[in-house]
Amino acid sequence: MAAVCILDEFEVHKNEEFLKIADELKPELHETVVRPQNMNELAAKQFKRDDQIVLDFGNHQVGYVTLDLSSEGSHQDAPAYIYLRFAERIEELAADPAEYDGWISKSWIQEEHIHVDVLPAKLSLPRRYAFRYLEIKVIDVSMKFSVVINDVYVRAVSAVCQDDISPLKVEDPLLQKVDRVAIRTLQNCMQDVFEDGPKRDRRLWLGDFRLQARANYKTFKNFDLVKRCLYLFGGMTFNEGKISACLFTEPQPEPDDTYLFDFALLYGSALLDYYEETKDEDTLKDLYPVAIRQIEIGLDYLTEDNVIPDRSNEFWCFVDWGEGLNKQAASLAILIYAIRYGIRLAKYMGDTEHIEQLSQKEEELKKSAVDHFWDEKRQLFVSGSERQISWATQVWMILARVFPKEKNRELILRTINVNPRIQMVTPYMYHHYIDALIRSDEKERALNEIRRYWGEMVHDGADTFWEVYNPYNKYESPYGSVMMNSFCHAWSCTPTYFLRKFYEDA
Ligand code: RAM
Repeated sequence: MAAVCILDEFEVHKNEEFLKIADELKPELHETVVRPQNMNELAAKQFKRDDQIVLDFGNHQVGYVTLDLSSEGSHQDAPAYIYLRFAERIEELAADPAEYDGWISKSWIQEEHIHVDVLPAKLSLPRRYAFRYLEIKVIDVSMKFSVVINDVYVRAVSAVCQDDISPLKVEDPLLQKVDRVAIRTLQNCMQDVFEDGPKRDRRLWLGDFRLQARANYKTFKNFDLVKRCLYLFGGMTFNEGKISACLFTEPQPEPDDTYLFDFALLYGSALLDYYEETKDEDTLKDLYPVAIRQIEIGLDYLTEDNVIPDRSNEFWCFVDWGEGLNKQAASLAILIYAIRYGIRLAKYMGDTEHIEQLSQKEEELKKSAVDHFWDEKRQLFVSGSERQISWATQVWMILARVFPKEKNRELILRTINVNPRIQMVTPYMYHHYIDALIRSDEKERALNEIRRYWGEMVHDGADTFWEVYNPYNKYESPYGSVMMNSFCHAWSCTPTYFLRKFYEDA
């Protein structure tokens, strides 16, 4: 059953049975044909050298584009040389791709240079794009003919259909809009798997997936896609049983050789959420050992003092993209959080041995968190040898329930008041902040923060929510340029989860 393939030191264990279950749950994608809103402008144009147009498809789309082209004038005596650029936000078109010099591949920039030797032609582009705007520029024709664009459309694809979701029952128009944009974000990321972003990285990331699944339970309720992803992660572990931080599905399922301590630990939380939604015992039984293994691996990293060693801001534990964020204290908090979910899973499984072991460990680690990281004078948690104070550390300590509720409430209010310099920069981290507020009985404040953060993105023109958004620095990018940021990013879709919980489950 378990096949092993060796890639240097990265040893992948595939559980073919699990992968078969995942494969059988592969979704059929819904297709919708969408045309630009400014077709009239297009119809009136004949394109000569350097002529261009920006088409607006009215909303964020993910799909396959076709252009129907012909020529006007004398017989086509040279290739038509055409440039296409796809953008999720109109602002992206102002940035020059040639200037990108960051650390991730330029190949993510959605642009094409195409020669068309014979017109008329139907140009069906093989790539899938994520965009609202399409810039078409004719780089050159000849003096004797021009290009005419008769038709342009996208076959938009998704595993789900937004029409199936009724509007949020709330008076506040901003929250209604936030909910709609969140659902669009989720829909466009729900493809063959829960992708992190349909522009980039277009793959299944564990941390993103856990949040998408939560939003999906309140909206599309596509349980099969969640189950498929749980089995994909569980079916491809590496080395001592670690789950990869992300995985690829093409040309065949393959885990990435990246381990993220926090993402792997959060697998158990995703499994528990799924079980509580579906009561699918078989899946719980199959995948429970995988979830418990992640906690055991996490515990192996503890030092004799019961802390996780300080690896500063290394990409070993994700937490957030904040510049200079020290992750030592947060990684311990996430381990405690994961243990609590592990205990809940163990209870469903009737696994008394793990209930006892993990409960004891939970108490030890809570004590360790206070002993090592609580700064009595400042009344905040610190992290790392420099005793850094960040938002992320406070939020994760609250979610770990290191303190009782009332003290957690004081802590979150103090954090808001102090406003630590190391900010939260991703909607992923903001999700956990909102969660911490709710768990501290600060529901109204949580709603206001949703208005302030996601609402501000709406004011900044979001059709779908973004990968990175720092209200204090709107040009923040982990990749050296906002051009590379994804503007339809799964981990930002969770306002719909919170809002529907507040207004519809209450
Ligand atoms: C980026 C992506 C992805 C995220 C990882 C940690 O590459 O944005 O969504 O999960 O970082």
